[in-house]
Amino acid sequence: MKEQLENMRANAEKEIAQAGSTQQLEALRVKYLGKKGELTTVLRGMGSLSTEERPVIGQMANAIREGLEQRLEQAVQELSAKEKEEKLRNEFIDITMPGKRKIIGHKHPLSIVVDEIEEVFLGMGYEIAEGPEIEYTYYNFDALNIPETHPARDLQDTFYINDKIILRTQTSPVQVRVMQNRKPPIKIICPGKVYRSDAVDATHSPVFHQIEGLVVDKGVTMGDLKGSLEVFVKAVFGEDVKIRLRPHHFPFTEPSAEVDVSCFICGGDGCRVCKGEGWIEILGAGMVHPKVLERCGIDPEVYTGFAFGLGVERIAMIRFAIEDMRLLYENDYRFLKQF
Ligand code: 2U9
Repeated sequence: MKEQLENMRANAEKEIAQAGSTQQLEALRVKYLGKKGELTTVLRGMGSLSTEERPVIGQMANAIREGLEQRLEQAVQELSAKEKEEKLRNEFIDITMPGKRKIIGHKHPLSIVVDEIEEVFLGMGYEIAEGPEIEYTYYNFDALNIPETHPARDLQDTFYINDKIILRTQTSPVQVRVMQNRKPPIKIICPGKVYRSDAVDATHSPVFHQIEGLVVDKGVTMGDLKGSLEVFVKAVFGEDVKIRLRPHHFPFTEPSAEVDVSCFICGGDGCRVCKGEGWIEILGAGMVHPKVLERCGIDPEVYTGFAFGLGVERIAMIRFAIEDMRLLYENDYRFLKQF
């Protein structure tokens, strides 16, 4: 039995010395000193020993256990220090290395333009008003003095849900609702999506964005309209630009005008952006038609108002020299990252 124990100790010491990890050392502890380990197995044979031999073997077994425990403990300490060192070496972070750049999102060009325009008008004391995109023909057409016979009401031009309900073709119905629910003074802008049955091309889309404005009070004049529009164009196209009003016709305003801005690229001399004209058409405007005021419950003998409307896509295309409207909807990152 002595020999058995000696062999076991020699093997255990050899294996402990060769162990390469604390995990292996734990496995060796179980193998030799565990409940079902080799030392216990050898000691189970002690029953066959004589009374003289038993204490001697017992002592020897204890000494071997203590000796192996010590060796294991020492090996564990050495190896865990080594392992820790290696872990630190592997997990070292070089804080002087350049970081990985994250792609952060930013505003879409249409949002840039809408936010900028809203900011300018809020600064002049306008409020923002919103309303439904699915609208009654009454608010979209009749209240705005657009008769049944007007081409804009054609099934070819407007998306009809039924004969009384459509997708709004302008944000004017929002202003009709505000006028019917509130007394002047009214000073609002109405941004939002509008819908027209147009085929997609470089300058048309069945869904686009508008911002319309409305001011109604006693003594409001075309001069006030020009003042608001001048502040707006200077904020969007630069301090040096001028505006020009050309007579036009809209059913909901009288008189009506189309508004041009002097070219912010060439200053009016003529260039590629203004197509040699020196002027760029940017919006429509006019004094609210007395019939419209009346239909909205406002006395045209007491109050006057001006209104204007612009297409956001058109303003964005002019401002950023975008030649095809479809680029604004395709979400191609090579295009969007430029803004
Ligand atoms: C009320 C009364 C009058 C809104 C106006 C325009 C002129 C205009 C176009 C610009 C380009 C539409 O997006 S576009 O195609 N709009 O020219 N809009 S005056 O007039 C109103 C609005 C509401 C109650």
